[in-house]
Amino acid sequence: MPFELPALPYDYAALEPTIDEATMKLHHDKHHQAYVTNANAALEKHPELSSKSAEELISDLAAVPEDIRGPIRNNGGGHVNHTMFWEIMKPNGGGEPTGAIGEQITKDFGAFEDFKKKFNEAGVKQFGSGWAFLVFKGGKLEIVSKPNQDSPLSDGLYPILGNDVWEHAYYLKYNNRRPDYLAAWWSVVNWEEVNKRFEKAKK
Ligand code: MN3
Repeated sequence: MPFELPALPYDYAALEPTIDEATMKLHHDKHHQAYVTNANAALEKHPELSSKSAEELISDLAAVPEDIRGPIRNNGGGHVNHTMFWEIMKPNGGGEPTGAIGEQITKDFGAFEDFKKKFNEAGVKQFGSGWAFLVFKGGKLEIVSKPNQDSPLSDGLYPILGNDVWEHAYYLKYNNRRPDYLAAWWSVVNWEEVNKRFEKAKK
C-alpha cells in the first residue's frame, strides 16, 4: 500500500480540553484512515503512480489519470491535509507565534490578534466542509480557504498551517459553534513545527 496512516505524535487525550479525546479518536482512526484507504484503492487502478508521494500527486493533479483524479483530489488531499494537521498541533502549545513565522505575521498582519481574527473569519465563512490555510505567496503571507479536502498544493502553494473546519473536527464538543472551535484551536498550535513548514514554503 503506497499510503499509510501516520501515528498521532501524542495521545488521543493530549489536546484536551481544546480538542476532546473522542473527537481525536474518530478523526484520526476513522476519518483519516478512510482517506488513506480510499486513496490506496484508487491507486490500485494505476500502480505506475504508487511511487509518488501524496503531496506530489496533489501538487500536479493534471498528471493524475482522469478516472482517479477526483478520488485522489479528495482522498489524497485528505491524507495530506490531516498529516499536516496532527503535526502542527501539540499539547501545551499555543502562545504567541515564535521565530521567523512570528516576525512574518507581524510584518504582514500586524498584531497576532488581528491575524487570528482574519484567519478565524476565513474558517467561519467557508461554507460547508473545508479548511482555512496560511500560505506564502509573492513574499507575503496569505490566508486562503478551500472546500472539501482541496489543498493549496494544487495551486503551487505550500500550506504553512491549516485548520480543519469539517464538522467532524469539532461537532462532538463544540456542536454548531464553529467560531468557538476556531478561537480555541490556537492554544494547541505547535509553532516550532509551523516554523519548519514556513522554511519549506519559502523554498
Ligand atoms: Mn478532518
